Amino acid sequence: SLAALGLPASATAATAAPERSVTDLVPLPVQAKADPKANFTLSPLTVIRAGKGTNQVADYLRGLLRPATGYPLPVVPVNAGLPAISLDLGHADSRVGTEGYQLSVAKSGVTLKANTADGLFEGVQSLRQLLPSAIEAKSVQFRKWTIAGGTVLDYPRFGTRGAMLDVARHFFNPTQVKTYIDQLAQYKINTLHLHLADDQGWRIEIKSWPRLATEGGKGAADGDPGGYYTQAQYQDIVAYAASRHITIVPEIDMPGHTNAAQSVYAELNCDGVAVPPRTDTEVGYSSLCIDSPMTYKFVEDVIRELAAITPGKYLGIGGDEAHSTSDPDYKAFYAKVNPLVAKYGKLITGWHEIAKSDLPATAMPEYWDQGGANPDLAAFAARGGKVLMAPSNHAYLDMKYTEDTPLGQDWAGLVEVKDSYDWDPATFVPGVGESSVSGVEAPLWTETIRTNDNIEYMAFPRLPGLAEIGWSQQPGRDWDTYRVRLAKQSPRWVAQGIDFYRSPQVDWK
Ligand code: TNX
Repeated sequence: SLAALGLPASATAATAAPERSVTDLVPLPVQAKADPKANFTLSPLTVIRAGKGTNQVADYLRGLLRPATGYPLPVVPVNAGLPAISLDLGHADSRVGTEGYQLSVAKSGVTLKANTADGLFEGVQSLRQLLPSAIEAKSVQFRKWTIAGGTVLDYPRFGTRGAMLDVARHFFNPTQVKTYIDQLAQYKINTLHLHLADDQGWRIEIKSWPRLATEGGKGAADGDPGGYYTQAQYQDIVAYAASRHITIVPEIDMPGHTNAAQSVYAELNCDGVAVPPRTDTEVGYSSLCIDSPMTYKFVEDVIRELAAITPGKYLGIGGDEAHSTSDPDYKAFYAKVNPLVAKYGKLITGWHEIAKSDLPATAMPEYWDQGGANPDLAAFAARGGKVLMAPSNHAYLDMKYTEDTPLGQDWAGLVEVKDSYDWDPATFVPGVGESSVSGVEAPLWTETIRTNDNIEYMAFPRLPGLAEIGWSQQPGRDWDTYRVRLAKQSPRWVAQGIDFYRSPQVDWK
């Protein structure tokens, strides 16, 4: 009997309520129709049928399903008459666009269709949530593997669903970054912005200015050990992210947040004297020397080297909290720097203050303020520009949940799970409506964050909600139904070893 195989009794009961349904997905899909009579059960005979152009996603799916099932799940090119999960590229409904998918789960098999590999990958993340949470276990679990039946048609509201990790205040090595990348991918995040340089440390090898990394990367906030990525290690992170259909956006902060660089190259200071390295978490005290030609040689060298190892479209040129740079100097600085990004074939992204400069409409300023009028961004939007939304009072993952949260800051307020979910990026800044929003980002500044456990505690459970804000259509979203879907995610995090905050606002499973 099944019980003799160690299967729970409920797995044998035909009438048992399904543990999961296509209507439970996070992010919420555009259309989902559950059919509890159409469940598909994986078996040792199941194959992954990979249509033309789907092999990378097929191999990834196999890697997701094999550890816990222990089944062979071979990737095969043709219909061999065996029960299959079929991946099909190029024949999906045109409504799914470039990142959407159609999923159909029936008793006889599963079909996932998309028009791009990105769309297939996002569909795999949905498929994954239709399996029991135990699918996330790293070792074989003896149980029944039922995929919840029904159909889904889905596509994103915005093109950019991002996260940001500050590797400057505290350094996270490539393995730690890859762990976060895997956690992000499951909620259809497609962009990871790496904040690669700040006052406390410089984290990327620049061959024409070698001491930036080797000396300027030694320290970190609070005197903790630093580190940096060689260009090869950075490219390896970029490739790993690409295998999870995530684009890396590198950022070098300037003209402020530059103490690490100015502490190791005296010529970057107006008086020609290197400043002492800093490990405190003050902001706004440093500035590059705006009138010095050496400043622009430095910036151009950095942009050139970074552009050469970055396949993504965007390059981040900072721009925030330049409190020690006068307004005219700030504008003069970006008048020289903005064209350098284009010179090396990239588009500009930066914190929203850069909208004070003369920005091309292809640039993507990132909004971090807490709402209210912003005439520079409204004017940029009126010229056809798109803004990335990361309001600190909703989207910042480093804000404390409550006064008692042991990590994080509270300058933008306390941000409980409901606060982080309950806002609309298209009505947040006057003049920056739906068509002027490129997407949503969830930044994690790391003054108080040192480990993956720390990252997880701040990102979960807020990150899935921010991912849903970026992916799901506004009319379908509301806190009362979201909190029920969110609760059902927690056993997955337990199986994945994610250390999350058990907010009292959610009835966790
Ligand atoms: C503000 S908001 C910063 C960062 C800090 C962060 C801490 C913004 C663009 N800059 O320099 O790390 O606050 O929450």
